[in-house]
Amino acid sequence: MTPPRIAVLTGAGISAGSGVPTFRDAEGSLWRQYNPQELATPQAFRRDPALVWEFYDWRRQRLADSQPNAAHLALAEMDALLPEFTLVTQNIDGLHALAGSKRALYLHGDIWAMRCTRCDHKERNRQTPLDPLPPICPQCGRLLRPDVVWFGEALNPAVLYHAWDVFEQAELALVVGTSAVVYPAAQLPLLTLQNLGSVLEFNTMRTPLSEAATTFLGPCEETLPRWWAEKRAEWGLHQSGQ
Ligand code: BV8
Ligand code: ZN
Repeated sequence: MTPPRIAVLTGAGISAGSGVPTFRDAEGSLWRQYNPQELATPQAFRRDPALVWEFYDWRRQRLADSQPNAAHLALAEMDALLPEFTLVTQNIDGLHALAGSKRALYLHGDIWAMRCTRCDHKERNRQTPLDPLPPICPQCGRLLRPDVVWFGEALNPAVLYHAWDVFEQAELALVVGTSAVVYPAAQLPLLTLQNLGSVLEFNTMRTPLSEAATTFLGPCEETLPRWWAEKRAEWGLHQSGQ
């Protein structure tokens, strides 16, 4: 049986099993009683760049020895074995790339990347802790900023249009570990439904998407690998060399 065209949307919940706090379960307590939505904004950065950089540096330090979990690895295997497959993530933690996912779209950027607030300098580094903090552009001496999409900022249009296309074409959308409330990411699975595709949700709780999806309730690091093992057998797919 030929596998369907599959699109995947992941959120912070897929990294919970790797010890990375999600936005939800850390509401107001992720860092010094700040709500990430207060700090992940251009206004907060203009008002107090040092505070925003302390927040990102703290998250980078927490992420430094986080490893991909069984859910990340299952998606990397799907990427390797399925003919038509695209992963779209809201996460900036870099764990999908570490797990080996190749066909992946990063809607909200990358916590390990930074760009200059003035010139075209961009860089990726895994230095933790950052020193100096805030980091300074080596080209022009101005402040660097995290190369991520903040609340109130537009997503990269090319990435967004590609993600829309992937979910419009998908016959099956997997939605993993997201509260499905942040837009425009949350709209993606609705495009699959509009084109009569189906949506499977892997979450520990129900979300606004649940009534239109089939939900596998439980930790995705358990439910997603289990689902994938069954499908891989049903579709007669095997890791190369097996
Ligand atoms: C835009 C990068 C327009 C940064 C992120 C009012 C004012 C201002 C803006 C808005 C507004 N109303 C709406 C908006 C738009 C706003 C938005 O949607 N706000 C929400 C809060 C209502 N969106 C934006 O601002 C976007 N931009 O609209 O621009 C525009 C257009 C043109 C020109 C100019 C502007 C930009 C949004 C991107 C923001 N950046 N991240 C950083 O990380 O520091 S968003 C960030 O939060 C994440 O990337 C993610 O997207 C979101 C958190 O959501 P989740 O990933 O779902 O995580 P969450 O913690 O919420 O949920 C975890 C889930 O996992 C839960 O369901 C839980 O049950 C589950 N779970 C937990 N453990 C497990 C599990 N599931 C399975 N297994 C487990 N083990
Ligand atoms: Zn510069």
